[in-house]
Amino acid sequence: MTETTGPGRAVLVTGAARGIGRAVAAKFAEEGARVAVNYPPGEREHAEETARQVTGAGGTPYPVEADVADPAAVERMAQAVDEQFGPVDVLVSNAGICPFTDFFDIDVELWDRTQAVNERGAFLVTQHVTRRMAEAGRGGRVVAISSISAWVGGAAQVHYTPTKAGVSSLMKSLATVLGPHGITCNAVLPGTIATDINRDDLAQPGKREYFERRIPLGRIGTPEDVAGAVWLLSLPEAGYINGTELLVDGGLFVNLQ
Ligand code: NAD
Ligand code: RM4
Repeated sequence: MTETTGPGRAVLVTGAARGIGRAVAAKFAEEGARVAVNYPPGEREHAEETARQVTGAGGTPYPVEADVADPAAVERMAQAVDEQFGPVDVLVSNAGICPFTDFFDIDVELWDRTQAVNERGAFLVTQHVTRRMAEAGRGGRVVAISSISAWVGGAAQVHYTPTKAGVSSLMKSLATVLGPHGITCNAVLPGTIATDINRDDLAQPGKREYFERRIPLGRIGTPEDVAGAVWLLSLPEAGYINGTELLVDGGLFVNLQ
């Protein structure tokens, strides 16, 4: 089995139009990777900005549209990336939504959409992409962006936290299925990272300061903080890490008192 690192690696990042996904795409570009930049319908312009950053960092971008919740769109995306790059070496399943909502206001449509994007999307993307990875027979890496929310609750995230527990669990099961193919599967669990997903939530009076007090490193995280951890899991030195969860939260979780 060949090592799959170095310039020219084929990387697919879902939800790479903005936020953490964009930073992950730019991080892999630094090593000269070919980076498929997935974006949902309506976000082409954001994806083009990511593509510019990938090019600027030394990589080769390939913007590819797909709503990760849509099975047919995901299949088309996997096919298109395969035709463009050949088998993917590193899949980063990152696309996700968290429409902060009070528990008694969550309706079944919101519940289903959050599940469909975050959990079904991770399943669909991973199944379609790793089928081709396994057939290629040269191993690979899957890193899914789960969350600290896989481990803790959130008052306005009752529809979201179970999807993240699901994503972490998905990676554990897939570690057992795909390990024999030389494909490792791990989850990265960001704490609180400033992006569009929580812009309004963090704008509430005192909320940002609350997190800065709770986080031992004294600051909210950046997309680059998460991108660095994802990249570490893709290195040859991380080749025996399989089925684990890596928390990237500045110490938030362990800071009880
Ligand atoms: P963000 O809103 O900036 O980015 C979300 C990305 O997902 C965007 O690029 C968006 O286009 C994409 N996306 C949304 N729906 C999609 C769909 N149906 N198909 C394809 N792409 C879609 O937020 P972010 O913070 O960068 O979130 C990225 C991931 O990180 C999410 O899975 C989120 O749950 C997770 N996460 C974020 C935090 C945080 O504090 N920001 C913490 C833990 C986990
Ligand atoms: C995370 C965590 C963060 C929140 C994001 C959207 O899991 O709860 O605090 O901002 O989700």
